[in-house]
Amino acid sequence: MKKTQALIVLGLSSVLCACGGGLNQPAPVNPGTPSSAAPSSVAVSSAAPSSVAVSSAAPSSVAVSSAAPSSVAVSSAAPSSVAVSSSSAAALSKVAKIYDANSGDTGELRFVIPGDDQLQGKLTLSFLKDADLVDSNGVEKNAYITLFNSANSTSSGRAILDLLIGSSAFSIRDQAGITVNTPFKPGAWQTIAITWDYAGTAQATVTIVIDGDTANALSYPASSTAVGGVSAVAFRLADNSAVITSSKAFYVDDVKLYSDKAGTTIVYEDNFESYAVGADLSGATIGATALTYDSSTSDVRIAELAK
Ligand SMILES: [Ca+2]
Ligand SMILES: [Ca+2]
Repeated sequence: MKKTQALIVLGLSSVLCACGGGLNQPAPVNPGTPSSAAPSSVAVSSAAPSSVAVSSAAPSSVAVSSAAPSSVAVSSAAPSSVAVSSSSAAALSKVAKIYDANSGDTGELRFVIPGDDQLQGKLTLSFLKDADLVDSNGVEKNAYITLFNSANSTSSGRAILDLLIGSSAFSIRDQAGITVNTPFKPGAWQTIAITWDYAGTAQATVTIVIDGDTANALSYPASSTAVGGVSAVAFRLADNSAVITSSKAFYVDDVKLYSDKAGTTIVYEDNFESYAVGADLSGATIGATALTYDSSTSDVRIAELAK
């Protein structure tokens, strides 16, 4: 009995041992195999980091969004194009450069109105007179915008208008009682609009607006000796004997002459863009009407300036 029981116990224990051992062995095996599968699944989770790497592709898409800043850099190319447009705002323009290299004449650009003197009309233009525009003796020289009548002279008040552009202010020759309050700006482009109207019995009435400054607009009768209409328009610099040795000058552009005070009908206009830089305007053809500048024109050439 004891042997039998012992055998049974042995048999059971061997069974148990077999079972137990089988359970015990797989235990280390199972931890081993699954754990090796676990690292493989860790390797899979390392695929997750690789998907993290994909999410690092998201940062790369952030890098793409850093391509957006590069497109911002492109938009910074827009400001550069704005700089271009700002340069276009200061685009070059061809203008008439009036100087004075002649000790026997002034610098002058003059055009004669064809036909009879024009009894009323309007003249507009832009101009620039350099600062410190002195002659070879260091004397500051004046520029002038002149409306001639048939007397064809500025002496004794016979010009309908002789607007003097001095070193620091405008004035009107032979009109000592009239003050021009709009300031002269040396070295800067300024605009001017002039009208005249001759009623036929007395001197013409002249109006002047500089830089659109209507608050300081002038309206006055021309000199009592300035009768009749306008026969010619001139832009002059310095005087006969003076010689200006520097490159400084009196520049004129965008000249428009109208046959009416309202400025609706153009008789003549020139923006000087059709000429070559350096062209001499003595005897040059004017615009579509094929007029020529008066023979009084001298020391005028085409220049190109920023405006
Ligand atoms: Ca001269
Ligand atoms: Ca021009």
